[in-house]
Amino acid sequence: MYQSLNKYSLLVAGLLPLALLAQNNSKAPAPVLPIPSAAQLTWHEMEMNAFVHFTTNTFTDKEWGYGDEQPSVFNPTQVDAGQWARTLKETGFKTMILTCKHHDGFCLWPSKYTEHSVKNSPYKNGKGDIVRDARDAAKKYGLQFGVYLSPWDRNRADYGQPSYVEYYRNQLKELFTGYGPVFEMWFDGANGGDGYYGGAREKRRINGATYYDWPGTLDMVRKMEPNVIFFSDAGPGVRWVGNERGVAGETNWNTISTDTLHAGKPNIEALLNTGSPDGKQWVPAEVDVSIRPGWFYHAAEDSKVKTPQQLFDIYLTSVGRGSTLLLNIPPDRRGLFHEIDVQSLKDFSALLKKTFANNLAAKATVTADSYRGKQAAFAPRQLTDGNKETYWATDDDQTTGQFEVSLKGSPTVQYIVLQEYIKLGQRVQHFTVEALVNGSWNKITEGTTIGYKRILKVTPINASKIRVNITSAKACPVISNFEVY
Ligand code: FUL
Repeated sequence: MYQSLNKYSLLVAGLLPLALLAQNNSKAPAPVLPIPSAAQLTWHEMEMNAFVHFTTNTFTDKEWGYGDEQPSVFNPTQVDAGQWARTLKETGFKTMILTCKHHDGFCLWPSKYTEHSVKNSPYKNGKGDIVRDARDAAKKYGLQFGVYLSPWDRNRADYGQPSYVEYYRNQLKELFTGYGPVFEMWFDGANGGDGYYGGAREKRRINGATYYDWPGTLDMVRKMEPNVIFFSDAGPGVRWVGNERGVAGETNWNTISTDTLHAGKPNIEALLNTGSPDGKQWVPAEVDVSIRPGWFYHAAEDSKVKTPQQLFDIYLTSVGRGSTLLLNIPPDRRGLFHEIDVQSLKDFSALLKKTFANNLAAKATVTADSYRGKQAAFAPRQLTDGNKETYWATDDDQTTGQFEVSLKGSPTVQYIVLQEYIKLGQRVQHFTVEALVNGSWNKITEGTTIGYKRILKVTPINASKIRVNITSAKACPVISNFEVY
C-alpha cells in the first residue's frame, strides 16, 4: 500500500503542501526574489572597476580639502587620461569613475555654475576639461565611464540651504547631458561638518535623510540616464561594503532591506558587509579601496603602493566573495598614474592571468547525485561547459545536492571557483568542498554564500576528484559555473 503512495495521495493525507504540486521540474526553476536588474547584472559581470581621485588635494597634499584652496593650485603639467584608461584596460578594469568634484568643491570640468573649477586654474590656461578628457579616453579604450559628484561641498557659501541642492542638481544635469553615457554615479556618504563655505569658515550640519531630497534627485538623473547604477551606502544600485580595506563579507548576500539602512544605526558597517539573506532588495556590495593608503596622490606614499600580491589578496576578498572591486588609482601632480602604481597593476594582472590560466575542470567529466527533472538542460555537464547561461539545478523540493569532477591524473589544486546563476536569485547558504586523495575524501574547504562568484583558496593538494556539496540553500541550487585551478 505504501508503494502506491504518490504526490496526490500525500496531498490528500495532508502530508504535502499544495505548492509542491505546482512544481515543474522539466522547466527552469522559478526565480527566488529579489533578482538583479539588467544593469546590475552587467555590473556584476564587470568584476573590476577603477576609481580615479584627482583634485586640488593632489597639489595641497590633503585628503579632504577645506574648500578654500585657490583654483590656481591645480596645475598638472602632463595630464594624460589616455594613460589612465590604457593602463586600466590592459590590466582588466571595465569602468573608470572620476571624482568630478570632491568635498572641496573644485570641479574638474568648467561648470557654468561656479568659478571654483579648472576654468580658473593654470591648467591649459583655464581651457582644460578633465571630465571630458577622461570620458573620451574611457570611450577610446572601451571602458565605461562613471562620475563621483560629492554632495558635501565645503566651498559653497550656500551649502545647507535649498539653493545648494539646486546647484548640485544643475551640476548633475551638466554631467549627464554633456559627458554621458554615465554607467555609474557615486554618491559618497561624507556629509556636513567644517568647511570654508564661501568664507564663513564654520561647522554646518545637514539632515542627510531629507536635505538632498534624494528620491527627487535620482528621478531627475534617471530621466537622463535610465540605466545608471547609483552607488551610495544604501544603494539603490549598489551598496557600500562597510570598510575601505577591500574586504567583502565571507558571507555576502546581494540582498538587503534598504529601509533598515539608516545612518547612525549601530553596526551598520557589519550589515553592509554581509547583507541579509531575507533582504527585500537586490543591492550588492561594491568594494572600494585605494591602491595607496590615501585616496589622493601623496609623494610620501610612493613606497606604500599596494604590491601585486596585496592586490591579488584584495581580489580574492572582493571578486572572490561575490562582489565587484572598485580600485582607486590616483594620478600624481603631473596628471599621470605614477610608474610604481602602473607596475603594480601590471604585475597584479599578470598574477591573475597566471593563477587562473589552466582550469582543471574545463570540459572534464562531472557527475551529480541528481539533477532537475533528469533534463539535459540542467545536467551537471552544464557546470563546466564554459557557458554562463547554462546551469546545473536540482528539483524544486531539493535544496541540497552534490556534484563531482574527475581530474586528469592528480594535479595540484589550489583554487575552487563557483558561480550561481543569479538571474534566478541568490540561493546557496552553505557548502563544503572535498578532494579525493589516495582513494579517500577529505574536506578541503567550506563556505556560506556563493553569489555571482566565489573563489576559495585551499592549501595546495594533489587530488584526483573534487566534490562540492551544497548543504543548505533558500531554494533548489542553480549553479552555472565550476572551475578548479
Ligand atoms: C569617502 C570620501 O570621504 C573619501 O575621500 C573617498 O572619496 C571615498 C571613496 O569616499 O566618502
